[in-house]
Formats: sequence, structure tokens, C-alpha cells
Amino acid sequence: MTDTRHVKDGWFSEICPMWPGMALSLEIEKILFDEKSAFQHIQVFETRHHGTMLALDGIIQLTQFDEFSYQEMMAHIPLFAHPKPETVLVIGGGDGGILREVGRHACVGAVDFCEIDDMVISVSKQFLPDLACGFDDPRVTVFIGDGAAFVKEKTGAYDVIIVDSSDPIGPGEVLFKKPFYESLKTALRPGGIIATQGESLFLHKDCVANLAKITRDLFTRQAYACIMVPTYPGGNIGICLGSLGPELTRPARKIDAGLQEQLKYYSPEIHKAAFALPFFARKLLENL
Ligand code: SPD
Repeated sequence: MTDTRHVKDGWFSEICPMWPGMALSLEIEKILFDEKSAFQHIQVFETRHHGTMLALDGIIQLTQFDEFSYQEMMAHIPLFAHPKPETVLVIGGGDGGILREVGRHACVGAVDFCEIDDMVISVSKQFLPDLACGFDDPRVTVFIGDGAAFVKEKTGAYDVIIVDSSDPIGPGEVLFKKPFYESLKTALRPGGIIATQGESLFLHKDCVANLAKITRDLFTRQAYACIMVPTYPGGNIGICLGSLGPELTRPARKIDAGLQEQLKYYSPEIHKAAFALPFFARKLLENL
């Protein structure tokens, strides 16, 4: 089953046409899981230095080494930008990491979660319990199915929607298109916020610009935040945000000391700093 393009001589290399001519390699000790689901090739590795790693179709989704930076920022930026998030929808992210972070907000009363591939959930429960603990929260209701179809049926239902997609090749492709964003907007309550996986400013300029244009056309406010994630391509990834009211670039609520202590990456300071973009990116996003 193991794809020899990705695993060779005890190393996993993340080779993908979305980042041509480069590949992050991690030394692996053991292949813990290696199967094809109805949607994708799911692999879990025990790496030598980066803990357990989940890969889908040969692309790194997370390592235990740095997963916190992505999950915390994807969840806490939109949730703290909202003055009182009570209802939340999470699309994708069958590992449960975003759910774990959403669950830290006591004001959230209900979380709908929609994932297309239930094998990702079961594999994560088996091999990534530190993330899949997100599913233990009684406020979470799990729906297995196509996130785009799920959200299309919703109107005025959610304060915050988080889309934890894989890259725009394979099952995640539809999640980068305008009709999906139109559905997200319709599914929001007044003053709602969306946050979607926004790829890399360095490697995917066209994709970032396209997402920024879509959100600018549809939402009252739009912004793009940058996150450091050493094991993602180029060491960074972005969040594309749209808001029907609240300012996105600073928290609307105070974080209590107990919650701050549980986190490793997110803080009120990094919330604001994440929106300070390199000059080339500012120009790219200002001139759409
Ligand atoms: N290039 C990989 C982007 C992966 C984004 N989703 C990660 C899922 C973690 N919950």
C-alpha cells in the first residue's frame, strides 16, 4: 500500500505538484496505519523526532510536534474575534484538533461537525487521542458527509464556521470555490464569522488572492492571518477570514488566565500580529 514516492529509506517526503521542486522529509520509525478509504489514502507514521504524523494522499495534515499552532489559531482567532459565539460549525478536520480547541470556549453551547471521511475520525481516535479528545465533548454533534452539501441546507444557524480543509486537490477542492463561500455566508447568524484554511502566501499566491477576493466580495470585513507551522510546506499557512460585522484583527473578548495557560501558540498579542503581513502579500491582497 505504501506509496514509494513518499516513503523511501526510512524517510517520508511530502512530494506534491502544489509545491513543485521542494519536499519536507521526516525520518520515520514505524508505519502505524496505511489504508485507502473511499476518499483518500490515509497514513499514520511514528516519526523519529516529530511524534505521530497523519498524512492524507501523501500530504502532511499534522504532526504532534507542531499541530497546536494550526489548531489553536484556526479556532481561537474567529472565536475570540466574535463577542459571544454560541453556535459553531466545523467542517473537515477529522482528527478532532479544531474541536478540542473550540471546546475550550465555555460560551459555546453547540458544535456541529461535518467530515466527509469517517475513516479519518476512527484512525485519529486510535492513533491521535490528544487531538481526537475533541470528539468527547458532549456539545459536539458529528455528521458524516460532504461539508459543502451540509452547509448548503443551513440558514442563519451559526455564529462561527471553521473550515479545516485539506489542500484544493482531491476531496477538498470544492471548499475553495465561491458557491461554497456563498453557502457559508447564508449559514451564519447576523454578525457571524467564517475562518477557512488559507494555504501559503509564499507558495499559493493565486489561491490566497482568489480566497481573499471571494471573501471581500461577500463579507462586510475580510482579513488574512499567517501562522507558523514548521511541518507545513514553506513552514507557514494562512487563515482566510470573513465577517458579517465584528472586527477580525483583534480579540473582542478577554482571555482568562486559566485558558491562556492551556495554550501554546494563541495569545491576544499573536492574534493581532498574525494579520501583519509581508509587504508583497499586502500589495497582493490590496490590489485584487
Ligand atoms: N498542506 C496541508 C494543509 C492541511 C490543513 N488541514 C490540517 C488538518 C488538521 N486538523
